[in-house]
This record gives sequence, structure tokens and C-alpha cells, in this order.
Amino acid sequence: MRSSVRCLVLCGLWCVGSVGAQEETAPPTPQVLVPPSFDFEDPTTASLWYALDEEATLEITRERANVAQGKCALEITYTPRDGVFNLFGARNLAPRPCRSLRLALKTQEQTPVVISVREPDGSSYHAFIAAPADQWQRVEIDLAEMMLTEDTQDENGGLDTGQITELTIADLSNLPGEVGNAFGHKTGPQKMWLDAIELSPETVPGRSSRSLGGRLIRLDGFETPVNFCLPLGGVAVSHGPGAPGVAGRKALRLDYRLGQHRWAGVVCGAGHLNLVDTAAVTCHLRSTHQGAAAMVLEERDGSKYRHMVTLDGRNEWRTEEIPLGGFVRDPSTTDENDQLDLEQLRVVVFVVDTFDAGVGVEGLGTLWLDELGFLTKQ
Ligand SMILES: [Ca+2]
Ligand SMILES: [Ca+2]
Ligand SMILES: [Ca+2]
Repeated sequence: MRSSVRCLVLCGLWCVGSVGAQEETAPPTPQVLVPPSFDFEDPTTASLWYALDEEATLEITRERANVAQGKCALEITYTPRDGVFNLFGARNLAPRPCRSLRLALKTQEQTPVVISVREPDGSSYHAFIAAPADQWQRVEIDLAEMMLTEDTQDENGGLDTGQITELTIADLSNLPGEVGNAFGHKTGPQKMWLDAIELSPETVPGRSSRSLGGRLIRLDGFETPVNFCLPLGGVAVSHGPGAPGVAGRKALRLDYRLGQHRWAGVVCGAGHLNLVDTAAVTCHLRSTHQGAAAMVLEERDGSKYRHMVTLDGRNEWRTEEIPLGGFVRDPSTTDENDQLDLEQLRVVVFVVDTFDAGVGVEGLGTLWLDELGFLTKQ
């Protein structure tokens, strides 16, 4: 069990690192700056977007179901396969003061998506999306909640939102190795549609917040219409009713199936949080079947710390509170100081061990996750 968690999270690190690495090798671009908003009503704007895969096509569609706003949208057709990274983007954006990134996104199948913005010095910040099959997602990202990719550095440690010159969107399907098995493989051509993209000066609701008199640093209450996480192991990600007695109304619903990747769950970006004086990790959990799950905290340097959580299968909400001392370093990872440093936290991974989880007659199990966050010391 341990080696599989280790491999999964290690591979996750490799994967997100590869985003930046491949961007570096992208071809040179024209000099003209373009406004950082795209409604694609002008057909020539399709040419302002590029794909790393030379066989991918980017064209304007007028098909009503594939347009989120106005009469036109960008339709990208690509075939995920070994050795090709499914990354699409626009460069040479004219920098402007902004606080949020808004876009409409639809993918043919459920897929893990990484959205990134980049400063001219190469500092890259990203956010994760679980894109559902064939549904327009109105994505609104608070730029303050994007996190620095672990393969880039930033001299001032923060995204300078007035300096963004590049925007990319990547489908993490068909990556090589174990990470490919975790994020999933697709067969045949895929389509992604983009519309109503804008780097905006307006604020948008964030997914993270504080409550309990400031003691709870909520990473995600799962109230936003879009799920800001990466699905793993073929899990179906959706919303369900939230835990009672907490502020929100919705929770993250995860439907896992036997016979797919062993570890089924989600990766949540946490690198934007200030976690000084944190004492514990907390969440609300509900599960339809007994089993085991792993909560993994990963530092920016790849050090991973894990706590195993028992799923009671009672189909009732219960609260987990895991003191930081309950997390054990994955022996396959090294850490220069051999201790968990939450100020270096990059992602939280929550995965069910489907080899050790009950399922119903159709091989399906469900769990709900809510109010994922951190408790500060008293
Ligand atoms: Ca910066
Ligand atoms: Ca909630
Ligand atoms: Ca450490």
C-alpha cells in the first residue's frame, strides 16, 4: 500500500513539473501584444492560440451547444497519446491590473485540467480543475489562490497579477508511466471548447476562507460551482449535499469503481495558504462502504507525509481531526529537515484504497468530503 501511495504522489509531482518544462520548449512567437480576453467572435482570434501537439487543431465553432457566450467559441481537437502533452495557450498577452481569471470550459469527457498563468520571468502559477464530461464550466479563479509551480521560482514569492503575459490550459490525460494510470488514459480524438476568457480586475468568490474565530483555515468547502481539484484513479467527481452544521450546503462527491487504478480520489492545490501556527488537518467525511483512505501532504520539494483514515461505511457524516504529528513521512521521499513544514505545503491528496474498500453490487462506492482545511493552535 505504501509504495503505491508513494508512486502516485511522486508521479503527480513529475506531472505538474512537466507542464513548465514543456512550455520552455515552445516555439518563438510574434511580437504583437494581445488583450487578455477572448470571446472568439472574431474568427481570426483562433490563430492567437497554440497547441504543443502539432496535430491538434484549433478552430472557431458556431455550433450552439459548443458555444458558451455569443455566437462563437474555440474548439480544440486533439488525440491524447504517449509522448505528447495536451497543452494549449495564448502568449504575448498585454499585461493589465487584474484579480481574477474567468473562462468557460467544456471537455468531451471528464478530465483533469491544469490552468496556468505566467510572468515574463518564467514564474508560473496554476490551479486545478476536475472538468466533467460535456458540461460547460464557468470557471472563476481568484488569482490570489493560484500557486507557484514547483518547477519555477519567483523572486518575490507572489504572482504579480499585473505582469501576466501567458495563459495555458492542459488536459492531463495519457501522461506516461504511473501518473498516466492515475490521471487516466483516453482513446481516440478528444475535444475541448473554450469561451469567454478574461483576466479581469473584478474579484470573484475564493474557495478558501477562515472561520471558527479564525481557527479554521478552510482550504475548500466545495461550495463553488467548479471543483478545483484533479481527479485520480477514474473517480467520478461531482457535488453532493454538504455536511450538516457547517456554513456551506455542498460537498465534494467521489464515486469510485473497483477494477481501475488502486488509488481513487483527488489532488487539491494548497500552496496559496498561509499555514503558520497550524496544529491539525481537518475534514468532514461520509462513506457508503468500509475501507481505508490516505490523506497525503506534499511539500514543494516533494517530501510527502501520510495519514491513513478509516472509512466507517455508515453513510453518516463524521469529523476528522488529524494532528500534524499523525502524519508519517513516506520513507521513499527525503526531506532535508525530516519534519513536515506546512509553510512549504503544495498539495493535499485524498485517495481511497480501492483494494481495501467495500463496494456495492455494481462495484461502486461513494464518499463525500467537505470542509477540508487546517486548524491553528488555540
Ligand atoms: Ca512575482
Ligand atoms: Ca461544503
Ligand atoms: Ca520538511
